[in-house]
Amino acid sequence: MARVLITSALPYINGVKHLGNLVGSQLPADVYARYLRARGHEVLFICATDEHGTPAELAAAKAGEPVADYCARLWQVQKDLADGFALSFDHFGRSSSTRNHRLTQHFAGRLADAGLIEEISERQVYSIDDGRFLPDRYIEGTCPNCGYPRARGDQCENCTKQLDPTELIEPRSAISGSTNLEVRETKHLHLRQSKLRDELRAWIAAKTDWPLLSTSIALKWLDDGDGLQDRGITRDLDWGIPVRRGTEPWPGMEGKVFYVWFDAPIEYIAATAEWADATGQPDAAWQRWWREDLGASDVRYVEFMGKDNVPFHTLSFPATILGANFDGAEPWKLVNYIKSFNYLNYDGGKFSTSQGRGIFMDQALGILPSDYWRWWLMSNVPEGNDSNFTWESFQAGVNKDLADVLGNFVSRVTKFAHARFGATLPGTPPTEPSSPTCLADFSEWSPAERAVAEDLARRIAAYEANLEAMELRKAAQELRAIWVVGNEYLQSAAPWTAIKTDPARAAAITRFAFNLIRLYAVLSRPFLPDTADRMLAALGLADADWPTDLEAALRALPAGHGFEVPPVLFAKLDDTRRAELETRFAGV
Ligand code: B3M
Ligand code: ZN
Repeated sequence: MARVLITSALPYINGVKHLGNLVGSQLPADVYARYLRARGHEVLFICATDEHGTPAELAAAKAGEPVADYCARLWQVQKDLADGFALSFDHFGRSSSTRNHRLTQHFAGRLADAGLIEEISERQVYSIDDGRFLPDRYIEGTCPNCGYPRARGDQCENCTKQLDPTELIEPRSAISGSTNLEVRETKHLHLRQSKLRDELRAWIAAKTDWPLLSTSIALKWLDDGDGLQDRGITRDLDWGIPVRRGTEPWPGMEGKVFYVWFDAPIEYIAATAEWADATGQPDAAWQRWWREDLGASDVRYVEFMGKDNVPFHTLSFPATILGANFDGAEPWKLVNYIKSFNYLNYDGGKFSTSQGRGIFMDQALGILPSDYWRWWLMSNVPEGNDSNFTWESFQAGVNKDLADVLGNFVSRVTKFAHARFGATLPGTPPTEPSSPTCLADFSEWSPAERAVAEDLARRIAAYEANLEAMELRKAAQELRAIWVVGNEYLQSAAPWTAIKTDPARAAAITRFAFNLIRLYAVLSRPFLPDTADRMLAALGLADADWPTDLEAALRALPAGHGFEVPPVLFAKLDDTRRAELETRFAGV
């Protein structure tokens, strides 16, 4: 049994996330967390809203709400949507929490003690028309690295380069569009991450098992131009974590807050502390996940994120973690594995909030239950390359995988059994669970059942290996193949024919098929948690163990076991409805 800490990138608070955001971090992290829990590992799965910085301020201003109220409201919206998609976070925190305020100020103090913080007079873009500084997303312009025309002041989303607002070509205010800008001096704190360059490079170089996407982005920015740049970690904003040096005021920094990307990853730790608080546990309970010296040395820490977030997680956050342990007194956990994702596109283009293009989490749940989306998204998760959502592909996933394969199998087996044998599994019930009747049931297997068991053993091993390796698209393919095995078995064993000449054989096939339903529920649960529960409920079960002993799993349900015919698991998406949805979501 292992201990695994899993974090998903923290969704920005500034509105409902689209399916591209969901599939780029939270959803795959959930599949992995559910799988590891099913295998009996000790898992802590943490997420939170990322509430500071210009995205929050801009969105609150647009909504006409005080930013604190806006964040509180949107946290609840995002929490409800996370529940709607069955994301099994152990805690869904808020980066604006008291815990994060204290920890962020603590880390800043430690970094200052380490000599890694420099107070510098910085040139910042000031908007004369707006009467304020324009940090980060308050400013837009052309990327000096790749020429992308809508790069933001903090990062180019096209080439992932971290930017400084003064570097943008033809900059303009994101508030007013004004180009009446000038550069003014203001004092800020810089994190001297360049001093950690060699240490970071050595650390990344040792991560030979990471996806290339994660290490290549890290190495690219380590070697970019002059190499890793020092970063401003404070901003002239009202909303955020006030700059303090630990618990002490920071002279000269009055009225300033920490940069959102400084405090956001620290929220992974703070959210774990929030979890301990919420569950009435002492500090030791969260520290054993985060501090090498306080019990976390056997924890494997895995992060899930989109590729645009990789530089912050491979360079900036590790610089904070490494720097804070300058004297060996605070060994915080460094990430062990970064699973990163490419982008999901919508019908050949980008998802766009402003143009209403694509599908957002709330809209998706208004159309179909979460498992339909979970399935399509995970069987098309953008692992190797960007992937593309089309309604045609979605329709095929729903109809051909979910309805025709898994749904059809469950429906045929349960309906046939109910019509021919009634509400319990046919055959002579065993007198006690481990009685010879039960074993006889197993010995009754014909070559057909044996072949299925052998095929499944191979496929389940591959499925497990894919999940362990976080090869999630392959895992989804393997799961589908596992469902197909059941359909093919049913088709060729044909209990509806056997019953005419050999009712005992028809009964044995039926029992075996019911055990496949139970097996499929357990195996499908990481991807399709609600459907798995419905399948188990039809068998009168609340839960079932992972099939570590496959043969035992395939005879877990004996003759006499009661069941119900469940309502249709998946409704098909017809062409008319598909066309309707295509039009509705085409955007303006
Ligand atoms: N909020 C960016 C995003 O939602 C950012 C991630 C923070 S992870 C610490 O893509
Ligand atoms: Zn760029």
